[in-house]
Amino acid sequence: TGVPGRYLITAGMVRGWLPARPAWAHKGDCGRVLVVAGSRGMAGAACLTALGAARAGAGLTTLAVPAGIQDVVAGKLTEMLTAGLPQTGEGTLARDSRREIMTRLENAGALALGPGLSRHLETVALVRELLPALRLPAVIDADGLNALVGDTGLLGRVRAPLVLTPHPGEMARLTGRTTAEIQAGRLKAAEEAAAAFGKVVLLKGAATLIASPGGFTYINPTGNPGMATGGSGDVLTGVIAALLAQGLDAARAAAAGAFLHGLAGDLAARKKGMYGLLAGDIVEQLPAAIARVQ
Ligand code: NPW
Ligand code: AMP
Ligand code: MG
Repeated sequence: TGVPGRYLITAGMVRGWLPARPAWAHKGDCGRVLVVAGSRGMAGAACLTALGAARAGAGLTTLAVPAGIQDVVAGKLTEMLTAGLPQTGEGTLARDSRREIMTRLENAGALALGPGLSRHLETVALVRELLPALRLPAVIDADGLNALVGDTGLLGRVRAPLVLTPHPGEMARLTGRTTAEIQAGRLKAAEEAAAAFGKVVLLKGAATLIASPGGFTYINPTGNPGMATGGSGDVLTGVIAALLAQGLDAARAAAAGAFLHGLAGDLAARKKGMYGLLAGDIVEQLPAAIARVQ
């Protein structure tokens, strides 16, 4: 970009970051992702996150959801393992699902947390208890971020590498500003948040920004307004988790994830046009997007 510390993401950069897949690789070598997502009424968000992870190369993806929607998500996902966790009366994750999540994390390389969890108070409490206990890289999105509103100081107690993936509305909530203020100064908003939280912050939208607390920022050139459709962010969360599980550091996983997700959206728009694009179409094009950069 000509500005020190700010880099446009290129296909060549992403190619260099993606791990080679050795001929003798087995599924356990290719990254294990645990997705913790969903609630009654938002089973789709959980499925899209798990599909994003699997299509971005995770060797094993396990989707953990409130027990009441386990059968629904298992019915939609053939290749994924699913788990049903304790739930509240409203069909959201209950606080006592923490122990099972921690046990399952022992066999995971990365966690995707947040899509479709809802803002139920008990689920918020669960998220707040989980984060400081994490010992593996994680992507926090959607209601995982909403759970931090009013207590972002908690992030200072999180030792695990995190990628936070707010859209402008979520970023506004997290930082106590308006969406318009965030959009009027996107670079500043992302860079200040990364510095304040001490975590990688990916600010979504046209020209997605990835700011690292180390002070450098990536700018993503891929993607199109056809992706402004329900569930497309949930797919991105899964993609980044898969890249974390495959060993990329938080900033590179976020940058490569944004690039590949946007490229998949561009390929999908070429086939279907921008109006009728669905998040599932982005999922379908992820393998072609990865093949293009390789
Ligand atoms: P405004 O009105 O402009 O101030 P919410 P959500 C803003 C799940 N989903 N540029 C904008 O604010 C998610 O995972 C489930 C500018 C907008 O009104 C979450 O858990 C699905 N502004 C939950 O739903 C599929 C932007 O934010 C507000 C912006 C709620 O997530 C859908 C909306 O944000 C969904 O993914 C932009 N680019 N983007 C399923 N199938 O199960 C956003 N805003 O209130 O956080 O609602 O993003 O839909
Ligand atoms: P979410 O709001 O969480 O569903 O995320 C929406 C996803 O679609 C993010 O990855 C955005 O960057 C992407 N997206 C939405 N609108 C656009 C746009 N106009 N241009 C490029 N990407 C977009
Ligand atoms: Mg979202």
